[in-house]
Amino acid sequence: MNANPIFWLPSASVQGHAVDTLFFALLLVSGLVILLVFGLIVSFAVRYRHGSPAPRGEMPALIRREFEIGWTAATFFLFLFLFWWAAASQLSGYDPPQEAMEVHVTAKQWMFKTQQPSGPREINSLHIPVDTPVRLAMTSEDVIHSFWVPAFRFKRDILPGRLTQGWFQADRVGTYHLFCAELCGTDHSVMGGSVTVLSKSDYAAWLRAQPQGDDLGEAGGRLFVRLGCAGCHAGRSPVHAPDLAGLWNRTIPLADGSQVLVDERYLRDSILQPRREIAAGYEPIMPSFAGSVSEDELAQLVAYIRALGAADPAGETTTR
Ligand SMILES: [Cu+2]
Repeated sequence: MNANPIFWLPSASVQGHAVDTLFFALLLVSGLVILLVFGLIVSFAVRYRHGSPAPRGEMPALIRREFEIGWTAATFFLFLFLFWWAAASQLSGYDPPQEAMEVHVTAKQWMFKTQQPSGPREINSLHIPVDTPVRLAMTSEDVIHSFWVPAFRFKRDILPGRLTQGWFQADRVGTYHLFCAELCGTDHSVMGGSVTVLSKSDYAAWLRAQPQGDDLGEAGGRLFVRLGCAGCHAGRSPVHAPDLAGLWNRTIPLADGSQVLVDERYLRDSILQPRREIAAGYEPIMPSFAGSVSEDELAQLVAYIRALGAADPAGETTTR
């Protein structure tokens, strides 16, 4: 693990450099404003000290108005620019690239469980390749936690019953601290671990060394049969339920006339609250599986349905 510098923790992700640039720009602006204000205070104090011969007449109204308009407009646009800069850099963290590698994170008191789609599971640890966008799909089994990797300048709250997403791209090989940044109970202070960024070849070797046969989608397929989903959703089932093949990433019409993109969020909600968003042309007969599938199992089911096929990334609006 890298030594913990007292003053400055070097950034290890693309997003981190952007945050640092913004931070230093703010520091610079603040420094210049402090210099300006204190410079004026000192120079005025000297110039207009008691008994000095400096002129003390009124400034002409026209010049005073121009001054006021000038500094009001300048600071307004400066702050607008800073707001746009900060907002843009933060919002891009919610919009992962299509090709991002996906990692599931389940938080619970007091650990982070991570799983990569190809199988490897870890507790309080995550191994990722360098220079690769990584998307985290996170949820909590109990209370609110927060996934914080200071070196990546990445922090995202993890809420129970909701899927939180975020992404980053590590650009420096190393091992970095992972913390829970939301007070979540007795052992909150020890909840955390490490994120290890490996070179691409080291990552491939690490992947090969992991226990095999732990594929998320395959586990989801077994679960799909065990929970009885296959009884209705299989191709030739007598019950009229949507066929799930090729559904992933497609925009489908709902019974209420709206449309929805079939993504992780929609599939999770459809399993837990099946009556909320009914696919057009189907009866609301599916029972809820809330309470009977764990977060891990939900991730497996979603991975299975996803593996059944995907529409092209543009999410065309064909219906079957
Ligand atoms: Cu926590």
